[in-house]
Amino acid sequence: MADLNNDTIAAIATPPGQGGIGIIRISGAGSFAVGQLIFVRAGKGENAGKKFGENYQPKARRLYFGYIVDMEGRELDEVLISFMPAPYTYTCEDVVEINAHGGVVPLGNILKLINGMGVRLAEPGEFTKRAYLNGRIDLLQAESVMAVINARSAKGLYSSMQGLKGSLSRELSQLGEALLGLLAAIAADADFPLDDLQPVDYCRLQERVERLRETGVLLRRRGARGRILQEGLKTVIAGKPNVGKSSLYNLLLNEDRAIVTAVPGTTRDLLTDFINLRGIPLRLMDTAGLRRYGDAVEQIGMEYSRRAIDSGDLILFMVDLAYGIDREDIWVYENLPRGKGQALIVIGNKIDRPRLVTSEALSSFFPEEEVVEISAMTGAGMEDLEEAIVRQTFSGEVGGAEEALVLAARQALILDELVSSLDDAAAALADGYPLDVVAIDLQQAYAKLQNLFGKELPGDLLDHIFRNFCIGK
Ligand SMILES: Nc1nc2c(ncn2[C@@H]2O[C@H](COP(=O)(O)OP(=O)(O)OP(=O)(O)O)[C@@H](O)[C@H]2O)c(=O)[nH]1
Ligand SMILES: [Mg+2]
Repeated sequence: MADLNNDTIAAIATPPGQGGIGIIRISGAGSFAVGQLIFVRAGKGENAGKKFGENYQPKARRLYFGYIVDMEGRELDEVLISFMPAPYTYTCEDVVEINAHGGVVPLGNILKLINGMGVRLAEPGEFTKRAYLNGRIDLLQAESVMAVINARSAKGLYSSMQGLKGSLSRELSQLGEALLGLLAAIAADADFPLDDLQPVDYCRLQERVERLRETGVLLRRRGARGRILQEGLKTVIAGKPNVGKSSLYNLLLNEDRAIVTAVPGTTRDLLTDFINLRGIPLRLMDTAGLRRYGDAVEQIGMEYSRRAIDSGDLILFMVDLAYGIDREDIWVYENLPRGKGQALIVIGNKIDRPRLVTSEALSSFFPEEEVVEISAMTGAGMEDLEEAIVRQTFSGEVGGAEEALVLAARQALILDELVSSLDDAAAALADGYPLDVVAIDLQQAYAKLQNLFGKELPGDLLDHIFRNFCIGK
């Protein structure tokens, strides 16, 4: 790895395109020198038209108004510039920030000028990577930076902010300390095996491992909830043709996105869109109606439907109460994937029309399921449906009332491994294995925790993590 102290980097920190303001950030030991070379002050004071230099240093963290000038003294843009000395900066290094006009050309020209002075263009996430390598934040916090940027809902943002502030790190540190405590108790027992004055209390040990396991499982559940907040709950409207799926899709979206006709088999392609339903982001999908026999195009559409339904978190299974429930409906229902933790709501549609199926009959068809009645045409019953969705989303498998935890994919994976090491430890204890076997599982769990914080991670994995960041962050 390059010597960080000599390696000065720069990037445009604002999104590409046009905007009122565009920010260029320079970080590293050379940043002040570069900032001083390219900036002249504006205004009417005695320093107007002057560059900062040996005898005239900028004050720390103050905004100065002036111009960026190139080597020939040409003014490239009118800017505000600030000089922020290490270590109290984002990267813990000397940082210069230039607030220029947010156009592609002015920002590009300034960056080119800086680059020409030997400053390297920053890789994606490199500023945050430096904050991590310089010890200002741990890896969990660094990953939360991206979660904050990618937040799709107020709840998701709140949860990501907890990660950024280090609340998750603190919770995991406590888990780590408890693990170390356990390991120490076991080690002490191994050192004095014959000292029966104070043998390790096996039951007590079991209790402690169980408590740790529960903590891990809870974290994992909260992570599942966080994933929904971040990625959206994949919600698939399914049912036989013509029951009103696309009508509901349009109603939830509040716009005529899907084609609705009285002809069965209207929808062929999968449609998908994000909506925010009472603070829960839903990735809503409209699917082609399912039936046993259909033409070639329909068959392909139905294949898409199947795949969408199989990967859904929540299935809205719709029937037409005005038409009645027939064998086709039951065939679709029976072929819905269950058991992978998918939630399901049965929707009886078209209650604005004379109905062939009473509420009692509908419930008795699907005694195990949550049932809601609506009219996708008039909007009747939509409150009930929304409430049912909220209930199904944050109950059971998908997450309890606990606070959500937005985890990066890497973190969720490691958390899974951590829980399974704790599972192994609990099982080993239950089966009466010797304590050194239990200790191996606990050590493994502890190693996973360390990985979460970014300790003992190979450098290329670290590069991989930060590569998913945006440029300039
Ligand atoms: N009266 C009434 N008609 C409805 C209601 N919902 C949908 N419809 C009508 O039912 C027909 C089918 O609606 P769609 O939304 O296209 O049904 P679909 O399930 O998407 O159908 P496919 O795409 O063919 O699978 C259209 O004529 C709609 O206007 C409702 O609540 N009440
Ligand atoms: Mg449709």
